[in-house]
Amino acid sequence: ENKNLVDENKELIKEVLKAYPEKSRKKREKHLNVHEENKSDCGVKSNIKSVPGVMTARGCAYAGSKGVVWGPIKDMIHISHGPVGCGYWSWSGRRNYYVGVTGINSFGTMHFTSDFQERDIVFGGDKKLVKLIEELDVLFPLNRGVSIQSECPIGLIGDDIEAVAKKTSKQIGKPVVPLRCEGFRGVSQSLGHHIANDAIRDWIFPEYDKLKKENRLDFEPSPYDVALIGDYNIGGDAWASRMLLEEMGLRVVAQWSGDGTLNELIQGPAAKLVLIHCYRSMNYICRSLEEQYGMPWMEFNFFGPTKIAASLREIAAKFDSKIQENAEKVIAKYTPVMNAVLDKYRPRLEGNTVMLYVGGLRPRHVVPAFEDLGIKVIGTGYEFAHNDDYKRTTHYIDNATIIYDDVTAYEFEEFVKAKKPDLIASGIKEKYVFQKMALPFRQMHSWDYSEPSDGVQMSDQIRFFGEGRKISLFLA
Ligand code: ICE
Repeated sequence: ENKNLVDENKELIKEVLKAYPEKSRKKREKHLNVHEENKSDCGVKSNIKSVPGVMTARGCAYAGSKGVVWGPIKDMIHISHGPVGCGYWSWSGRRNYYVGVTGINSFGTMHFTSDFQERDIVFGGDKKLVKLIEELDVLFPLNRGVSIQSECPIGLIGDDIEAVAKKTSKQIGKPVVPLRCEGFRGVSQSLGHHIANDAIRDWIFPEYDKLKKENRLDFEPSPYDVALIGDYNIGGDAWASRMLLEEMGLRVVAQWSGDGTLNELIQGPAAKLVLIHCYRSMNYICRSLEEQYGMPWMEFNFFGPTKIAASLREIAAKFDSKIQENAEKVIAKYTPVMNAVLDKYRPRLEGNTVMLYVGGLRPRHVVPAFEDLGIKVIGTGYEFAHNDDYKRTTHYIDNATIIYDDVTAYEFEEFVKAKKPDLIASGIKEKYVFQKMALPFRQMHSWDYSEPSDGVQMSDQIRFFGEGRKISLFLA
């Protein structure tokens, strides 16, 4: 029967592709496939330029650098450098919860722009940028540093933002970090992640090295120091994760970058172990930490009770028996809490199906959380994953799962019409299309503006799935 389902789904992909002109069809068919048991790869091409003329949900390098990696560093001012539109229209688009007084010592939800005009394009924007950084330091004296996030024109007109960064950094006596994350670079936000990681390596690690050399690193090490990275605290997720790690006796010395500070970026290399949640957006800096400081790093997954328990044990195994015992205690403490929620919702959700489409991590990382609820993932895909992500995905999915890389709006709609999942779990660009098709929908980027979805606070997500099911029953 499973073999039939593989064939049936392959047939569906062929049907859907028929709508395209030949050239586009040839390009798109490489990104669509059906997973077959025991294969070590999903068999799709990825990280390739979107086909012009189709509707892609991808973002740009600026989104990956400013929006994803650097933006959450709360005590720095992140300048959207270029025309006002990029910063304005992406302003507060991604939630990154933080503690602090906005406008005084934290700036996460504010929007700073150099507001480029024609004359800046013609004569260059460096002078304006210097003036802006000087003014900002007067207006917001408690900022700890500045990042310059380049929008498209910066790279085109040949401005020297590195020179500006060095000059203004001396003037204000704080780090100023230039990012060449112009939106035209690369094929998606993914290159922006990479550029942002490289900037941490090139502009932040030297700060650490300097402070360490001069014995000015204000840091008392402990054997249990970990850096929690690749968690952006979208709905408070990093807080929930940190809580579990601290409960088992570890000390989180850096959060990159959700609710994070410049100081936490600087002292990252002082940790004993790096725990990375989002592999896609921060694997680059893990490799730098390993090469430069011999730092070990490991991936973990805090989505859903099964994976949380497994990850806690894997993390604890890197430490002594005290931590390992603590991990068991933490698991024992929260298991009844989780079970109470599962007991309530699993009977209602058992046997339901979901189709996923998210960015670079969640399309695989959340699969076990759905399974804990009795929901089966029948299709999944990434906006901007690379081949290593699709390899990792095979550990999470079942035979006959439909795989769609950089899926177009048309393809996704057609797959949904044919497979009729009970729930779609994707983003704001997809949401209303499917809701108008009377299908329950859950936002997997923003968690529909609710509480965290990793760590222990799964209850809200579970509750929502429960609601989703009720809606579909109501409509049926
Ligand atoms: Fe990583 Mo939306 Fe985060 Fe992932 Fe990344 Fe983005 Fe967020 Fe999504 C993100 S860092 S903003 S876990 S760019 S939800 S890859 S697309 S799946």
